[in-house]
Amino acid sequence: MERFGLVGLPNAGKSSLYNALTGGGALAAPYPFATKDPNIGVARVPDDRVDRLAEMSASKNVVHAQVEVVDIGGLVEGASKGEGLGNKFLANIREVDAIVFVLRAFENDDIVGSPDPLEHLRVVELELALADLEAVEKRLTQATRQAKLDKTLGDEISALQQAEEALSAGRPLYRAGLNDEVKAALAPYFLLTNRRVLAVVNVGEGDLDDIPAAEAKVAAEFNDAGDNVEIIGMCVQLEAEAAAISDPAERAEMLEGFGLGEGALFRMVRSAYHLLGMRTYFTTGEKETRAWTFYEGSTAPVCAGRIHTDFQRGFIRAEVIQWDELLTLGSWSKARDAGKLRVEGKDYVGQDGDVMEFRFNV
Ligand SMILES: Nc1nc2c(ncn2[C@@H]2O[C@H](COP(=O)(O)OP(=O)(O)OP(=O)(O)O)[C@@H](O)[C@H]2O)c(=O)[nH]1
Ligand SMILES: [Mg+2]
Repeated sequence: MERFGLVGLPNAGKSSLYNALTGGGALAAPYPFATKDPNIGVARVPDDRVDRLAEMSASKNVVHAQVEVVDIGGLVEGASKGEGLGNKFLANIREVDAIVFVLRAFENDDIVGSPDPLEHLRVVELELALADLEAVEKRLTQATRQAKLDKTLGDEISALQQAEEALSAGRPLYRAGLNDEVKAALAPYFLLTNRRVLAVVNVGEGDLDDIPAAEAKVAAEFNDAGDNVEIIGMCVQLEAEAAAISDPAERAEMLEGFGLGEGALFRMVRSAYHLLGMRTYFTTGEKETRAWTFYEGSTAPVCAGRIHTDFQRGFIRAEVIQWDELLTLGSWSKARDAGKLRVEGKDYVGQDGDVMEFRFNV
């Protein structure tokens, strides 16, 4: 399962966001370092399409896609030199697939410091870059020495030098325009900034109208990061309150009341999904409707393999239809009678929103 790590200054709202995503009971409190040990939980990927397909099929069981969320302790200036939770904090970040920066833009009388998300971003990025710089320099010294005997180290040294150049200017690697070969050469070092980033801008409940402007401001700051970064603004507090309402109709009513549409958690997980190249297909029937995660560009047999390796090994063909077309037709059998189920072979590339049924033989 993919892991997202929540990273930011103390009091940014990381634990509140974690609770909203996982329904978890992490301590969220208006003092720094409320979180010491990381909280790890599973977030259901909210996806309206699953519920609507389940309703259509009158499914007994409904299974959403899931991702793992890690709520990491707050980071402060000097963390790369051991300040605050220091190195412990950095070790937690090495274990995640994508970093989610939580940047505080809300005011709270109990919390000191300016609510400027760009200032917070600069502190966090600098600490991560400095920690990476130290690791890169150490390895570079070592590799340069070894290269006298081992001529194959040239590419690695060149990758490390490119990384060093960016990092010593305080620039995280996701902003450094490194090509895929260089990124791959650096992968064994689990550098903190050699991965993709989702930035959550946490605005106050009175500033919902400012969300687009807050997003734009942070996006402008990331203008050199290309598609390594996505930005999403939300009021974590309100999203957390909405997420705590178990009745879907009531929850929708609350979000609607604040003009928040489907809610930002859905958009957030979708952005995180997109960032890591993850897509969703569905299976639906009376027994179960279920969302399955696959990577963009996966062929039908690979998609089938997410269910069971036998499905991939013995793949014969898939019947496929987009979820909304299926909903319009009303049922799988009606879609078949109308000749709307496409029959696809092993070269078919799965699309987000496909509903699939596989034929296999082992
Ligand atoms: N007004 C307001 N308060 C918020 C919002 N999001 C979080 N808070 C409050 O800010 C305080 C800090 O939130 P946490 O979620 O504990 O922050 P954290 O980032 O986990 O902090 P550390 O674990 O100390 O690093 C809590 O009292 C939250 O209730 C928000 O959108 N609006
Ligand atoms: Mg916390």
